[in-house]
Amino acid sequence: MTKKPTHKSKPSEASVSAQSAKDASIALVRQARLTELSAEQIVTELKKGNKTALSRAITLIESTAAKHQAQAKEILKLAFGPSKSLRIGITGVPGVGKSTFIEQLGMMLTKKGYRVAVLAVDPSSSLSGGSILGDKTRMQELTQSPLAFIRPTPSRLTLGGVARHTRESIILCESAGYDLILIETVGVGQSETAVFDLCDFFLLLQLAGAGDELQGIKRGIIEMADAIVINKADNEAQLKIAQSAQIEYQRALGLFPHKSSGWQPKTLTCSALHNIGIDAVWSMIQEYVTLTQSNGHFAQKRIDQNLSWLEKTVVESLREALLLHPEVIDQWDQLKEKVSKDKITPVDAAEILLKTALRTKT
Ligand SMILES: Nc1nc2c(ncn2[C@@H]2O[C@H](COP(=O)(O)OP(=O)(O)O)[C@@H](O)[C@H]2O)c(=O)[nH]1
Ligand SMILES: [Mg+2]
Repeated sequence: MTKKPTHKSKPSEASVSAQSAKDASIALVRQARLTELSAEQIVTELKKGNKTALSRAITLIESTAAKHQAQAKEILKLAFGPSKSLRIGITGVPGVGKSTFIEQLGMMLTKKGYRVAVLAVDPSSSLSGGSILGDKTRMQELTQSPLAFIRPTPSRLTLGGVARHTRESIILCESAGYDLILIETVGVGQSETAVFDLCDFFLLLQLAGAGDELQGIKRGIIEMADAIVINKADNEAQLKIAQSAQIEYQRALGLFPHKSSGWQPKTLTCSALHNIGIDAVWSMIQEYVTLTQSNGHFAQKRIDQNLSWLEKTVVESLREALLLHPEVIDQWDQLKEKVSKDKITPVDAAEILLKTALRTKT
């Protein structure tokens, strides 16, 4: 990957790597100390802007160990509060340039003095094994900014799980004082609908010259997008191709019914690699925020998202409680047998299981 030249005052590579080794060992010591801390202490630390405490809190949120889950719940409760942040979801197929785009946008925003958190749900970690490191490496410059926090999260098998943890991680980042939360997810499969439910602004990155089907992008995602940005418009020739794709997308977007936000989704072109057009994307996002904050949509969407979080959590918890209920587990096998032999209808069997589950309070 070619890199643009950066600031003249940049320290030498050797001193940077010595410094990052030192930072890493300090972080490890801090992390070890943090394992001893209570939920209150972790939240106090993260509210002071301690990135290691924030990392630790997210690790607890993502942990499946019962002990960690109890502490995570406590942390979330303490961290929860009014949010002044802006949550931006960035989606698109692997290789479209999401991480590169986020690094450029993140650098631009930290230079303006914003505190930026990046939550990257890594889709290919199970395929390539090394892509988490890849993402980290690509955001190398941003990682070094004291105003930025970058957290790659390997995606779990269950998409609901990803969404739940990402939502909780957002709350933690906000509690730690981050103004902007950038959420990177891949735009294939169902995960992007979950991400749509988490963010204020949903941006789809696309490539010119490759049809949606080729890019694995479904119509539904295009319909959800608040903006479609065509990346890799590096030079004049590529810009021309990107602009004709832009016209196509603008036309396609115009065919969808108007959004309740009152926002007409926009299309833009950019080159994340060469940092062209990123500022225009930011201006557009600000335009969206101004519009939706004045017409009440911004606040209403947050309320709706929290209500849907409640609903999803209830359904998920019920399902979990049902599957873990010892009596239900016993009965389930017997009932399966009866259903297989047509001795009972599936509806009646389900009713018996539910009655058993709800009889005893857990
Ligand atoms: N030519 C060109 N390459 C880009 C651009 N943006 C990203 N890339 C390259 O595309 C590849 C994938 O980028 P990455 O940000 O990791 O994509 P992601 O998988 O969507 O996160 C990398 O080699 C980037 O350097 C761009 O604007 N122009
Ligand atoms: Mg990436």
